Amino acid sequence: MRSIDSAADMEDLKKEKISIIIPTLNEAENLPFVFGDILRVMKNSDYPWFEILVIDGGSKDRTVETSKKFGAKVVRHEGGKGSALRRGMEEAEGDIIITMDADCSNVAEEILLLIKGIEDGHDVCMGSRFMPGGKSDDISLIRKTGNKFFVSLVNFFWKTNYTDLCYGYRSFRRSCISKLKTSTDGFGIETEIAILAARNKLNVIEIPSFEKKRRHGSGKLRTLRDGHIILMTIIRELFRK
Ligand SMILES: Nc1nc2c(ncn2[C@@H]2O[C@H](COP(=O)(O)OP(=O)(O)OP(=O)(O)O)[C@@H](O)[C@H]2O)c(=O)[nH]1
Ligand SMILES: [Mg+2]
Repeated sequence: MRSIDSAADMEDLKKEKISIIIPTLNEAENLPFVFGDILRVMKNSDYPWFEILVIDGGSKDRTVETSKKFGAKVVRHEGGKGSALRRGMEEAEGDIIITMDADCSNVAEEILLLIKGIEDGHDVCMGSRFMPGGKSDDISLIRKTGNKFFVSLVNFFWKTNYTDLCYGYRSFRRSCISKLKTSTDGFGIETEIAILAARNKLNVIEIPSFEKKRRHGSGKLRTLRDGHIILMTIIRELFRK
């Protein structure tokens, strides 16, 4: 427990607490860069209280050891990315939750924009690679086309104005998490969250985001298999009361 020694300490206590959730599966080579960037940004920020939660789906490399070395709290949780994010949100203690990937594709400086989106009064702030100012160096043409198709389906059925969907760099007001009761275990999670946010009339904003190329290793998402899961997620939500 930290002692309160000065007026500055009192001021710090009023600041929002930040939880950064990172799902991992064999990302040991990427993590030193990811943690290095996060720590640099957060230590120079106005948010003295922050935690990094790594939710590991059973890595066989040194993901867990590396995460601990950098001070992250590690939760071992067998299951896909969706299941990991759900667990992370249960474990998080911050007022604002950030979700990001472990493959160096997210720009750590954008954490501050995601925090601002929530501090400005939104419940959910979603990074978008396809709104003006956003960009991806990591997405293939087929995935871009699939994402665009899914975005238009969701916008049509839930009367939203999303410009991106299958992208996990986002922030949440923790007090709103109870309205996002997800059930998807895998890569359909971002889509399900976007739909639940619309259905529950949460106050959502998008901010432009730049997605860099994965630095080491290969992605776990399989375009056809996971595209099908995302489509099924949309159809299932359509028929849910
Ligand atoms: N806990 C957990 N994390 C996972 C699992 N699969 C992927 N992840 C993590 O989820 C994040 C996104 O996964 P990626 O494989 O990069 O998926 P993607 O970014 O959609 O695909 P690429 O563009 O190919 O990198 C990364 O941090 C992964 O390590 C899983 O089964 N369990
Ligand atoms: Mg990736």
